[in-house]
Amino acid sequence: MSQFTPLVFSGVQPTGNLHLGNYLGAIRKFVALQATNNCIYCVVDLHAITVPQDPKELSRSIREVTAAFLASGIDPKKHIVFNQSRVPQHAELAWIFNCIARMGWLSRMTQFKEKAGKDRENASVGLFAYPTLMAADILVYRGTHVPVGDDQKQHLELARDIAQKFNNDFSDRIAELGLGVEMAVGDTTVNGYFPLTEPIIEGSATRVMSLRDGLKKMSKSDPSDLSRINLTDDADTIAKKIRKAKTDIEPLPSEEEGLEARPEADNLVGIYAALADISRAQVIRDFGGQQFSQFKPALADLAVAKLAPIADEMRRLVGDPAHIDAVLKDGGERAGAIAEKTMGDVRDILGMLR
Ligand code: AQP
Repeated sequence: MSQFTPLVFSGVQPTGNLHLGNYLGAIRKFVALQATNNCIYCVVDLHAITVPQDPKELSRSIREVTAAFLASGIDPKKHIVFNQSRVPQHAELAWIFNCIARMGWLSRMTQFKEKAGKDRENASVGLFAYPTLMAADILVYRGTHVPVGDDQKQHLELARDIAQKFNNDFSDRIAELGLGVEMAVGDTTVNGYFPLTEPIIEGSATRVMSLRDGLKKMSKSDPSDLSRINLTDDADTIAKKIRKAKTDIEPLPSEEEGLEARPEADNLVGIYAALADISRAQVIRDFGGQQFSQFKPALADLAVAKLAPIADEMRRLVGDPAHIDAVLKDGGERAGAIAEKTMGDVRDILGMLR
């Protein structure tokens, strides 16, 4: 019996203002996973249009996110980097998953509730169906592992539910066509066409918070630019934003537990730990008892040392759009070949004639 080949898939939306949360929660993990896995990294432009986008700005953002991937160290020759809309099989599988997923499942998604807000009637159908497209993004490659920030956990659980329902609904047909793959689910072994994808949500920066409010996620759409460190910020801007970051008046605690109920302090310590690749406990050992007036300059120096080279390389790459476009075209062709193989199987499983 065959087994799923491990494959890492993840995506980032080209919606402007790529920030430290996107980098620490996602892109930096993409880079680390390349050493030991086959990886597919996607600029998810079809997700971006679930809310209105200016066409010229969208093209610019697609190139900018690609530049961020490359500048951070993703190798587009060994792995695959492309933008989602080049591979129409994502949208095709998403439609099929729209017919597998239940309204109740999608209605429970907190991201939809947050983004639609009080004006749900006016939200796009695409915003509601966002998680079925995300499931399709992953499963069209039969991706087994997905590195993401903590905010995507619920969507990944939904992707597993969709895979499981598809496998169950068509189990006889999958067996008849010999397309099943064995996988462990809890204590039992089951057979299915789609893997039950595992999220990779680990480390000290799975949820980087706003620099202005330690209870709010750092986010591209926050109207205050001071709330986030953008990947394109220069050294002076990074230092200024850290200097102005909201804190309380107490010094840093001498025990990690002392960060509880101090969300802003906890956030800055988490960012330092992630950037320095050390534990929060180690940061507290190094800085416990110090004032923010001492800790913030150290954090700013570290952030500049880690992020400024990425910003410089991003600027260089964005200045060479032909190179970026060639990377996306090549990645799209390689991704499309894998996706079409899956869709051929899926059409056969469903009984579509081809
Ligand atoms: N604050 C964060 N901390 C850790 N990880 C984060 N991610 C996003 N924000 C944080 C992770 O970044 C990856 C790409 O995210 P996305 O492109 O899907 O964008 P998003 O989650 O919509 O980003 P924002 O900033 O939160 O945008 P808005 O303002 O539109 O809501 C994902 O893996 C995500 O988990």
